[in-house]
Amino acid sequence: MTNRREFIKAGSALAALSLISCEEQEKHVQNTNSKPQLPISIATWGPNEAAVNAAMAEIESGKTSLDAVEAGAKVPEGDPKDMSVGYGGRPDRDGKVTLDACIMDWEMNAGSVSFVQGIKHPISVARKVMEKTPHVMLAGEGAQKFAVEEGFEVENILTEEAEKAYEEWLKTAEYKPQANIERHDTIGIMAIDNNSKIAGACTTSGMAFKMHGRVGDSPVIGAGMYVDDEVGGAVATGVGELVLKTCGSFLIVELMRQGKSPQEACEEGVKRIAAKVKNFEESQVGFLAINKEGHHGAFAILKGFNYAINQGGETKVYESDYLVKS
Ligand code: SD4
Repeated sequence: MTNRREFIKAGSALAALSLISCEEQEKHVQNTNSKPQLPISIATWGPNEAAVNAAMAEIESGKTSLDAVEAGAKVPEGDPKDMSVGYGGRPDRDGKVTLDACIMDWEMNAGSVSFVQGIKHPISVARKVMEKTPHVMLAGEGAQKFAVEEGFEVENILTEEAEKAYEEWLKTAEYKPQANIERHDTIGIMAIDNNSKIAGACTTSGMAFKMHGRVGDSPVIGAGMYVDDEVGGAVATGVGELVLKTCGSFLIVELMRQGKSPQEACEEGVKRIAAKVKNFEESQVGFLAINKEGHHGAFAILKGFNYAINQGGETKVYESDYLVKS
C-alpha cells in the first residue's frame, strides 16, 4: 500500500516521525476494517512507535496481551527524554513528579496506582495491585509502600531537564493546560494477542505543573483506559478532566457494544465532550479504540493527535481526524 507521508516539523520527538495524514488514516481505517489482522498493538502518540513494537515482540514470543501492554508502557516510562511519562516526567507545581497508571486484562482484572512518587515503572506496580491485592487502586504513600514491599526501588525520577522546565515555569507560575503545546505523550496502549485476548494500559506523569495531589484520567479504569474482551477497548489522552467528566474510555467501549465501529465510537466520545463540557475547544483530548476483530479508530478535539500501530507486520504512525476544524 502506498501512503502519502507528511513530515510534520513541529515538536522535538515528532520531528523525527513520518506521519500519515488524516485522509490516508480514514482510508486505512476503512481498508483494514474490511480485512482485520490480528494480533495488533496500538498506542497513543507517534513517539510510542517503539512501545507498540515492544508490545508486539512480547506477543510474537508467545506472551499474552497483558505482558505486551506492560512491556509497551515501560518503554516511555523508562525514557528520560519523554517528559510526560514515568522517569523524566515534568513535576507538579511543588516540584514533585507524581505518576498515574492503570492496567486491565480480558477477564476484568484491573489494577491502578495514582499520585505515586519515586517509582520508575508505575505500570508494573499497577499490575502487582491487580495480581496481588484485593483492590483495584492504590494512591500516594500507600502505593509507594506497596511498591517497596514488592521489591520496587524508590529513586529520584526528576531529571535535570524536567527540573529546568519547572524552574522556567516558576518564573510566572501560571497554570493553564495548553493543548498540543506541552508534549502530550501519555501512553494509552492496547493489544490483542494470538489467543485473541485483549488488554490495555495507560501511564503518565499527568499534566505538567498540576496542583500537588491532582489525579487525572489515566489511572482511572473507564476514563483513561477500558477493555472488555467481548467488545474491545479504548484509551484516552489529553486534558484528563474532560475525560473524567464523560467516563471517556468506558463510553467508547459501550458505544462499540451497541454496534458502532471504533472510529464512530471515538467520534461520538469527542462529540459527547463537545456537547457537555464548557470551553471544550480550549483543550485537547484524543481517543483511540479497537474492537475484537482488530479494527481501530481515533478521533480528537483538536488537530495534532496521532498514534502508532503495529499490525500485519508493519508499524505505522497515523494522524487522527479531529472535531474543531476552524
Ligand atoms: C492527564 N490525560 O493527566 C493525562 C495527560 C495526558 O498526554 O494525556 N497527556 O490528564
